[in-house]
Amino acid sequence: MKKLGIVSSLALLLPATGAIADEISLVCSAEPEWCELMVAAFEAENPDTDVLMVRKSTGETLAQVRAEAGNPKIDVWWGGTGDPHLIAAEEGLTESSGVDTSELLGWAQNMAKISEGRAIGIYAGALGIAYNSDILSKKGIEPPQCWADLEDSRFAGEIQVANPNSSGTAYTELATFAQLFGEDDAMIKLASIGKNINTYTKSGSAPSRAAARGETGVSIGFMHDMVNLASQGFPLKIVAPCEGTGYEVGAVSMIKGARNPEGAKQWIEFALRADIQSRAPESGSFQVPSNSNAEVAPESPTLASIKLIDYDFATYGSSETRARLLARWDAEVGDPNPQQ
Ligand code: S7P
Repeated sequence: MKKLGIVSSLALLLPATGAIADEISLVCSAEPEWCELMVAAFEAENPDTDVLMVRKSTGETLAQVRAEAGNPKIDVWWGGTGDPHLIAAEEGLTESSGVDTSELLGWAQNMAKISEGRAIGIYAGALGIAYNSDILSKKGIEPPQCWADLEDSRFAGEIQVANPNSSGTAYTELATFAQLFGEDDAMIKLASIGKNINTYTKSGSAPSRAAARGETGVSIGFMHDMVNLASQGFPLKIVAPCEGTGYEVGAVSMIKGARNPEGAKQWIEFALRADIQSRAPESGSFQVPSNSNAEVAPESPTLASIKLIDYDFATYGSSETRARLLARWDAEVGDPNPQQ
């Protein structure tokens, strides 16, 4: 409890549900540094509110929200790729907060439209390939330019990517391959790339961090995460694959039956503000912000200059499609050493 240390005051604040009115339970699926910056900024503006934040990958958060349906421990889910937010909306696990989205760009409003206001777009970012130029040149490996290059045996044991069951980033990769090549060929190509994978990580940004440190030669992930590492001086080169690539619209959702719906709504309004979104680069987060008045960092990848597919969020953000793609990935690609 902030500012109120005495038991009698605490009792007065307890609503019938047993939740404490000045606590917001947040699951954050963005990078930990941004999660922490957001919590600190919110609490500075709202000194009587504690934000209890846990950082979790997007697929893991969807699993928690499903498991807690009817008795949620989370009030609001901020960050992470939009597909699992759309799936939670479709499954009736989240609800509309009714906040004003009129300042948001079209792609962010589209997410709200598809989900009937339950998931709202907060940022966008494109998927890409990164390589450690020191490692590849030391080993005499020609850098990749295309997704197809990653199937080549010159990359044996050199590639890292996340597992799409836990990671929204890796699910975006799976859905991107399905949209670029058709579902059957996507599985064949991913299995072929799979022969060159050294580790399937839980979190989507871990592979690029490993590539930056020289623990792997090549990573698949979001370009804005790669830009952050390259701007810190790591020898990481970023590739927009020649065939084209997919992108994410990151989202925020209020959990259905939230113990503190007013707090959740307050968080969502805060997270959509231009001045708040403009602060993301302070934490090394270079996604394109969804508020049309927010500043776009010069480091942010320019989406218009990348060959992007027309990502079908309604289809790839549906429960049925995700369940089918993941079942096929488990059966036809698979992770030989799943991380606990
Ligand atoms: O904040 C960086 C970021 O790339 O991470 C999110 C991602 O979905 C969360 O990680 P997982 O892949 O582990 O689920 C993205 O939404 C975001 O842009």
